[in-house]
Amino acid sequence: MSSDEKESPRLRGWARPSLGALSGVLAGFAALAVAELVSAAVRPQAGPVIAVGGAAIDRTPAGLKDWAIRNFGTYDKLVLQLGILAVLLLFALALGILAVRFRRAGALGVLLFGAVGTAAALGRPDTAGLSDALPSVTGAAAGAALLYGLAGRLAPRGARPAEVDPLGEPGWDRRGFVVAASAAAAASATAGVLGRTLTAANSRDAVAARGRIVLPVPASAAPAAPRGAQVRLPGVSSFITPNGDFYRVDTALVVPKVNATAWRLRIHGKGVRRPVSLSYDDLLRRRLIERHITLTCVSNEVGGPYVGTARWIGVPLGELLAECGVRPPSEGGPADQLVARSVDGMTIGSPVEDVMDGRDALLALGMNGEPLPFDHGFPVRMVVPGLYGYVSACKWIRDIELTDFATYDPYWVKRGWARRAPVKTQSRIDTPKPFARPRAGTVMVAGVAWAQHRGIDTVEVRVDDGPWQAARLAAEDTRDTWRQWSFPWQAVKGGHTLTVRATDRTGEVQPQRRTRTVPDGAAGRHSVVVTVE
Ligand SMILES: Nc1nc2c(c(=O)[nH]1)N[C@H]1C(S)=C(S)[C@@H](COP(=O)(O)O)O[C@H]1N2
Ligand SMILES: [Mo]
Repeated sequence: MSSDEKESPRLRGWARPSLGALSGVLAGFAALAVAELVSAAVRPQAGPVIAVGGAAIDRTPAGLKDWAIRNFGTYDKLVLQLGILAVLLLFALALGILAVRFRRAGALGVLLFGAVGTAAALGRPDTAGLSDALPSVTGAAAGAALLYGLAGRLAPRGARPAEVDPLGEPGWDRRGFVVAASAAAAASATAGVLGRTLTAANSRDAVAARGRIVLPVPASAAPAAPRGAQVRLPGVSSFITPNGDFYRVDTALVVPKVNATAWRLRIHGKGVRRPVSLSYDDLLRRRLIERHITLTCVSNEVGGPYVGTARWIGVPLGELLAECGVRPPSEGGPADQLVARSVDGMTIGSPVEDVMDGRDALLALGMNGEPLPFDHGFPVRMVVPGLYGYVSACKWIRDIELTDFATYDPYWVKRGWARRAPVKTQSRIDTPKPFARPRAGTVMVAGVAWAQHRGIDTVEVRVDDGPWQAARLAAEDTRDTWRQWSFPWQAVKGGHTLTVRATDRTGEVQPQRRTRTVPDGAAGRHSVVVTVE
């Protein structure tokens, strides 16, 4: 082997495009790692994957969002981010192969992806301004430069005759490539790890600050739920849902970690005679009340899991609004919609009438005895009994504006959901589970029913096409909470379908006809098929 061949080996067949593809992947990795590091300094929400994911969520119509929730549940966000990474990987491979022949075009392609990330970061409703462009811009610049450099080392070294190997095959700068590629991979990994570490350190401060908060004893404590409110059977939901088990539905790919000391809530808008800006301490000093309230998501399918009950501590919102000079429409107030805005750009619109009609609409600070968990809206969120979460329960709230349904459509309404959405009467069989195989004899059928702010009056169970039979109702806590029920079924061998229906205090029976969750919540009855052995 001549020394020429050693220094300038040949690249035959697939070798060159393969190394090109590798260069593309390394460039993509470098771009994301640099973006990660810069976004740790700017803010995690500005990172390109998070920004593009957020933009995708913003553009998701109601039907698709619903499909994603149905199929991936709370993993929908993970699936989205993995999807984005998969698409990026494919393009990185393609751009790398392209760059072998067209260096400039390859590098330009990386910059185009940077432009997409930049546009997404600047276009999000919670954008913090031009600084949000930095992660995508710096990341793309690093990625483009690396791809350009690596592609150069793969290029045929035919420029000087000495570098053309004896067989006439143009060689390449193997050593240069290996050195540059390894250095870039190591630097990217370091940048990525450093970025992650910085972000974690930043959120540790917010976590520590939350940990120091001591909620005052509420002036009006929640009466303990009656002992009989909990049906004591395996498989039945806990009457109070522990925070760790409470469902989570939101558009945030990165959970906001708000610093409560700097946080403020503004109340302003139409008919607000005394607008205010309140701090977290201002709220802590007010009269606090504690209430059990069941929260439900409009995306909950019949029989689905997006419902839970917590002991909320908060400021009565109706009182606070009245102090600001707000009057409900029924008393001549000019605004009929209350729009809550969050730090992550969410907008949620509730009827002013409902918030001010005396029900326990809350600016909640506490959930089950602790400050709100970050996932559930720390430092402050809204909770309004009787309304689906998307029209009432703004997490990470920062602003309340009084306006009209006629002039402003909040986030979900723009995406096909109804302007007004009181919770529909629903019931769910918690036990037996679908396709269970209980023994013949007495089988306890049990579950929950809810019709927040109206209350549940009857729950009935039907076996196959038999008559509706009254279930035993557990004690009612309040009409703002779900109610448990049980039914001793004399089960005989064979396959059976159990169906449940509830009747609320207005006398309305849960309808048979199934509707989809879009636009204002699923209707219909929950059934479970079991085989009795
Ligand atoms: N900022 C913000 N608040 C939000 C949402 C959101 O996406 N962003 N989702 C709403 C919806 S659709 C529901 S059902 C409830 C869910 O509250 P949880 O996650 O605490 O259960 O929050 C509401 N508040
Ligand atoms: Mo929801």
